[in-house]
Amino acid sequence: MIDADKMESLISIGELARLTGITTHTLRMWEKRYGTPRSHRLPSGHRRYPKEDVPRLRAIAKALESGYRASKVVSGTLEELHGLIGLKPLMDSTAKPDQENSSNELLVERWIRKIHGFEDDSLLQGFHEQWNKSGPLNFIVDFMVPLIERVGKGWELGELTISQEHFATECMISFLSSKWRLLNNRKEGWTILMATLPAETHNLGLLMSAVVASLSGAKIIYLGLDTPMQEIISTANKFEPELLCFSISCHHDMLKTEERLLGLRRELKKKVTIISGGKGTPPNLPGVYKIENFNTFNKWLVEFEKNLAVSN
Ligand code: B12
Repeated sequence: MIDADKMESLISIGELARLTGITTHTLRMWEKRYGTPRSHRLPSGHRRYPKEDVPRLRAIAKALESGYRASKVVSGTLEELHGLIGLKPLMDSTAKPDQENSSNELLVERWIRKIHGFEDDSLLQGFHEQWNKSGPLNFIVDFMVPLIERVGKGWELGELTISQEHFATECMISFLSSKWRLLNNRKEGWTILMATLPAETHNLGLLMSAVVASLSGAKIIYLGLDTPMQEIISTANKFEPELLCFSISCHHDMLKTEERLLGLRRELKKKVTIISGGKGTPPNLPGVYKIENFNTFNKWLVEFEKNLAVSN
């Protein structure tokens, strides 16, 4: 007999299928074959499942997508499954299985455990140590990008709560802000204006770009999140930066973004170069360079500075 409280937290097989993307047929078959997910039967004979099964079944679905066989993963605990999809997230054939890669992944997993426990002191300490070992560019490419991707995945799978995701993001924001400001503590230099478009709520891409840009000789003017178009234009007209740099996350309407970037291109003087990165940056826009990643950005800046020196 199931008591009333427990009954409240039970869901139907259809609901479970909708929440996990696993068909009702497969759920029934797994229960028969592997004994899990285990259902409770109503007096009518209908199956009911605990809601708590959802994160584990989502993780199973992810593991199957990544190429694992059902027999290997269906009985796994949530922790074991996260180990599989977290440590070998995509089973990417292009990923180098060398020691360095796996030790980077292990460190990211160690940081994830600190995020679980809201341990900001030791998380930030870990960032500092790795920054000193890797240097700014490799720290961004090998650790910050994988960490935020791992946090995003953990949140998607229900392993990390929204609070844990916010906590992780805030630790990264404060670390990266302090680092680029230290590196960019200069009065002279050519100017980069860095901003995001209106309604942008993701600023880690721009902060990582600021760290990389600080390795050049530029002086950064950082406008950050959600900058109104008119403010970007008036600041650019006032300070005449050589470069205007954006980071655009993937949750924006591409057409709207195109319209805004082309509008800026029309409004600003030709000598202001416009670049943008982030998954929401439209490709092939006339007068706007899309830069895919931070290694390319670093090399691009070296060339850009050479050309500036020639033209001055
Ligand atoms: C952290 C995060 C948040 C934080 C942001 C905190 C902050 N201050 O930044 C908070 C919690 C606020 C948030 C909110 C939301 N988020 Co969010 N968020 C994320 C998360 C986990 C990380 C994003 C991030 O910072 N990535 C880091 C950047 C660096 O990565 P990137 O954009 O992929 O860019 C790559 C390159 O292009 C390059 N790059 C980026 N910028 C630049 C710039 C230059 C110059 C260069 C050279 C390169 C470069 O760097 C990256 C390295 O490969 C992602 C999941 C994920 N895995 O990305 C979701 C994600 C982006 N969010 C998402 C969503 C839907 C939202 C919300 C709408 C959720 C909601 N329902 O409320 C809200 C936005 C609300 C709003 N009104 O705008 C979705 C977008 C999906 C989509 N296609 O629409 C994602 C993908 C999560 C998901 N899987 O659903 N989010």
